[in-house]
Amino acid sequence: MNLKKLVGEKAAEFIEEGMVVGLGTGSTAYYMVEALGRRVKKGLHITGVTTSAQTKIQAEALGIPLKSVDEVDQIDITIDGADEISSTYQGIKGGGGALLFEKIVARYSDTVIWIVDDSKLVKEIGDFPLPVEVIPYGSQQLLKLFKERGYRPAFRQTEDGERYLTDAGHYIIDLQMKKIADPHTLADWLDHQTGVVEHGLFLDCVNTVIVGSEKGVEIQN
Ligand code: ABF
Repeated sequence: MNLKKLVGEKAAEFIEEGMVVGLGTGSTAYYMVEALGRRVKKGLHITGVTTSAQTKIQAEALGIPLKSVDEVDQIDITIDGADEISSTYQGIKGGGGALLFEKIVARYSDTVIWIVDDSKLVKEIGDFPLPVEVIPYGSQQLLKLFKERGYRPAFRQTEDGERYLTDAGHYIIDLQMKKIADPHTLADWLDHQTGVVEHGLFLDCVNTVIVGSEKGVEIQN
């Protein structure tokens, strides 16, 4: 059973006529966007706000009308994937490199839904490398600072060994934290490091998690 497809299609059912919808990024969000594309073809009227160039290309090809986050008053529902979700519904996102635009779109959404297969559910986040989006100028200094703090940082690279660049033209430094016992303190510290644009700690921001497992789909509010 394709759990990503199962939860992506279930999430698309939450979307109603006339809604402004934040369209997430990643291999699970892909199925949600495909399902919405099919409904748009059957006459559903929505406005999509994408979180990456990758999702924009997919949504455009499906004929989903799109606006930027700055062209809408508010977003009704954002549906997005996640890399890890803790037992207290704190998340790590950004494995797909879209964390900045994902966090911006989520910030202006009335409701945020994460769609995951059950492999993403953990007791405590941190095993998944924590993405930190940084501007190139000063990024080597930030890498040194993260190293000194024992975060085992590394610049994200593309498959051909180039320095990965986000849609916004920034670098990503991934931190190997193993366990993050106090994500709020870490998030606050990262937020105050000059040159850090955003990080993948998505805290206190999700309303509903749709989880796919061999038992089927579970909706956790
Ligand atoms: C996106 O979904 C990213 O934040 C995250 O990296 C990605 C992971 O999900 P998937 O496993 O569905 O690709 O929101």
